[in-house]
Amino acid sequence: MRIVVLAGGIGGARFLRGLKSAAPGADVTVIGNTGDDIHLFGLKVCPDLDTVMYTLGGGIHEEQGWGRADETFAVKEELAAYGVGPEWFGLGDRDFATHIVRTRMTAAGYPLSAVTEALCDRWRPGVRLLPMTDDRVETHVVIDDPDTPGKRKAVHFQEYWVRLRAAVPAHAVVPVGAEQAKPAPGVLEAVGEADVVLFPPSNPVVSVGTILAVPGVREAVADAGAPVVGLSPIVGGAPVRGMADKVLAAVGVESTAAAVARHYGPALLDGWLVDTVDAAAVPEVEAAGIRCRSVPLMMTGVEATARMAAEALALAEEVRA
Ligand code: FO1
Repeated sequence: MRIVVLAGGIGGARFLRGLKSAAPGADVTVIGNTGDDIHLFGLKVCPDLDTVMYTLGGGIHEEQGWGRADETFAVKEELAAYGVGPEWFGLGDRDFATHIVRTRMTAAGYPLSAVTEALCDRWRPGVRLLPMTDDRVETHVVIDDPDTPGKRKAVHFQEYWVRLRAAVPAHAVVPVGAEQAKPAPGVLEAVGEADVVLFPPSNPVVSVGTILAVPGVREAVADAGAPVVGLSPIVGGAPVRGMADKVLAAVGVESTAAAVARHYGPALLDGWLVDTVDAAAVPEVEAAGIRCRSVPLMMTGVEATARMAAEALALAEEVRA
């Protein structure tokens, strides 16, 4: 079975670990969000691709969900001693090596898709990991400018997320460069040839939404012959992890499992899983033309996540029938 997953960072990576356990024989292609990518200290950092690669390859910092296990921060401390920041973004020594290899290969002319494949040669994540695009796309968030009352300014997604902890209102989320971007080699083909397309419980705006913003991807998913099934990242009116509610508000979407399903809409989604606490949302989602089931959606461990993935695959079979 060929499964395509549109994945963001931590939620996407943990879901994929459960999916691999639920469907060990499946041929899984992951289309990774690169809108979170940031250039720091002259290096290209791809947080979501790395989170998937390290999680599936056994190198992730498990509790944190991002970055490397057994990490040290000597380089960051030395940079800070020179007054070179930003200090708010935690790049560890082991992680730095990944960014150095990536930047060196990129400077030599390799596209991000080829670089990602080379990095995965080491990590062997057991999935084909494709960036959504080889082109530069950077998600920016429009906030109130604290220095000029009445004015707004755009900041990089990581600055909004990590430095500001999404604690200030987001007025808009802009995937800068997405309109001109082309899907990376293999992305549209993978969607076209898939038996199932899954949206994990990743952020619907800055993760899955950014992947869908690359011209051609949304159309390919909408036209896919395969069932498209998503899992709600909102449980009981709040994000399971992260700050999805803040960016959902920026695009005028309520933080409920049903509102996120309607946001994707029946043109994209054939099926939607909500948590058992949101069982009352099932008729509302079905009324919008999306088959819906309520099942436990807390990724408390690999087994619980594997059961979620199995439910998503079962719902895909149900809509296919
Ligand atoms: N998240 C944080 O909350 N603080 C950090 O300092 C931080 C550093 C970081 C470095 C490399 C990396 O791959 C991810 C990192 N993240 C950090 C996670 C990242 O900001 C976001 O969780 C994702 O971009 C959202 O998917």
